[in-house]
Amino acid sequence: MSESTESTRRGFLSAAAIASGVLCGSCNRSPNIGSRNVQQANPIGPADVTLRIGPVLADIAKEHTISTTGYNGSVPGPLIRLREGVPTTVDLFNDTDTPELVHWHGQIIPALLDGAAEEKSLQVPAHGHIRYHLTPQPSGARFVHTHVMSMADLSRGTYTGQFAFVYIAPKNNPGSFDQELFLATHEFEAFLGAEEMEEGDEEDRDTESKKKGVQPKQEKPNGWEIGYQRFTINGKCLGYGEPIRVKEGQRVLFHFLNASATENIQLAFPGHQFQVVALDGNPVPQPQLVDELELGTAERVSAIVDMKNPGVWVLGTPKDDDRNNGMGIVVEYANRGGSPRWVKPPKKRWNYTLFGQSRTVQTPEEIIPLVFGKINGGKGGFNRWTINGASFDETAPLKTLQKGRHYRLVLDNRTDDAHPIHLHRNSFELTKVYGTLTGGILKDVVLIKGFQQIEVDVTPAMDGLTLFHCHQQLHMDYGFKLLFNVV
Ligand SMILES: [Cu+2]
Repeated sequence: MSESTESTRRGFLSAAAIASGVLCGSCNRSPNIGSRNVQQANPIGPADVTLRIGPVLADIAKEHTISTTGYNGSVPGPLIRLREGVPTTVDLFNDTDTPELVHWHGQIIPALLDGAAEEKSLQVPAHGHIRYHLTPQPSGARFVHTHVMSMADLSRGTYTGQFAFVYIAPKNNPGSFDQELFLATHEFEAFLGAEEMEEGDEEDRDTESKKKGVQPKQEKPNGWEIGYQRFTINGKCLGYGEPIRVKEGQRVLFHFLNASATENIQLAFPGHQFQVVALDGNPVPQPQLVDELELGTAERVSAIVDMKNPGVWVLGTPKDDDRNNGMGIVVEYANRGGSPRWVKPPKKRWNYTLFGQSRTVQTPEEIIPLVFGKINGGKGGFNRWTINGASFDETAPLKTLQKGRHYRLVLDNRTDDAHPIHLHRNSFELTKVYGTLTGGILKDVVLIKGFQQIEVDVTPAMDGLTLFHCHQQLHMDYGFKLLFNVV
């Protein structure tokens, strides 16, 4: 197992969490939060989790070191293991010159701790520190990442190395496997380019566009898109890090995370199949074997692989250019040698409904249509993104949702791009995917292809401000977000 796939828990988590319900903030420069349940105090004793945000030099390939920002001096940051429902003390230190936001992606926690500026969450001041307590939930593969806006500055936000797996152990038996691996994909050395980066399968998209009709003709051409020089899994380009070492007959549980700022990816493991057991950390109703995974930005897939094809293999993206630039990792069976083999996977389309139940979900109490649009930015400009005709406006009146009420969000993508749509502080259930009814799949991000519709049901779990947005950093920064107020 490579250094970075190994869980780096030593000196990081204490055995027992402090069961204190009091939230305290402590910092060199105190955050301006004015909340009644926050008290200024000096931290007493070590926290259960400490994240230190700071500059990192990461060796991602042979004689290739990048300078970025990360957690605890590594990219990705260390695996954070928490226990469902067990209050946990968190220390956040910021060694950079700018305030940071640490977002606990996929957890149902108070807005104050969620780590989004729109939700008025606590910020970690530049060269400052905050401490608070959070109660992790629900169980499964989650993650932590920065939530700052990057805009045109590609050295900020999710373009950096500020991401780490969070695994919340369930209260009950987590299942049986011989080895558990956490693999996060991320691209580095981002640049602005004129060429439109295709999302998923170009052939598919062409047919879809023809079928569904093309985007309305716009006066301006498409604006900037993001490209990358280097592609990594757990911070290493293919062939540079230690291989994953397995033995014949082992059952290996992989947790994959797409920690990209902007890219949706596919992953395949030649000679093997993935048995998908959880999506975004939540067990699926119907685990299924597939040859290829697809993950929109911020999505997680947990899959078991039976190691029954001894050899040395490349697990990676089927896109040759991206794999050649690093998006892959070597899997080496014991007592096997030679060059790693790559074989193009059979072409089958990823489909969420494979893992769901074909059933009709109860009629919701309210249906909320959300139409996604794009206004081209033109050459040298940024595209703007709209929900129901408007880009995000912090002065606009908030849409109120009621806690415990059953809503259906009808996501209607009227653009030719795929969008990984994320709702904070909740899980939602997929109920209709591209015209097919489904049930039982709980997620916090759903990837919606160009000119398609997906319906998701949500019953808000906790009150407070709740952000809804596209997880593609460029889209989010340029208007693709909406703030709900749950009361
Ligand atoms: Cu988007």
